[in-house]
Amino acid sequence: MSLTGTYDPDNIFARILRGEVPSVTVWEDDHVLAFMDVFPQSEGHVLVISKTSTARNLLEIEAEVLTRLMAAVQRTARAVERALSPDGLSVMQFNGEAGGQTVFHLHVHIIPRWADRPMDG
Ligand code: DGP
Repeated sequence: MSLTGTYDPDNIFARILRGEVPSVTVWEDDHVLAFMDVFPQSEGHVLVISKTSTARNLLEIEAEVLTRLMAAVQRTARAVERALSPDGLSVMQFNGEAGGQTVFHLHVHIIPRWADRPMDG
């Protein structure tokens, strides 16, 4: 799948947003949802997505939606830091299959890291 294409309304995150697939919400408002990653790379691995945009990746998202999304990423990262006291946080975002993306609804990973725990990814 390339960086350009059509949004699939049945991708797993769209189904989570419609309530068709269960997820564990960390935080949400009218625009953004933060939820636990079902295949965590560490304890406390959270994903943050837009509820309103059908951008598949960073290249497609509208700037104002990206601003809201990244504000939610910062808010969630601060909450993760307060809750789990990690030594570091990896904030990651993949674009296109060749870029490591598997779900084609733009999302940002927040992955807590500890100095004494090996990184899975
Ligand atoms: P990426 O490679 O950036 O597209 O990562 C997609 C992430 O989505 C991956 O870390 C696993 C996660 N994921 C896939 N399916 C589900 C699901 O059904 N529920 C949740 N909560 N996360 C999912």
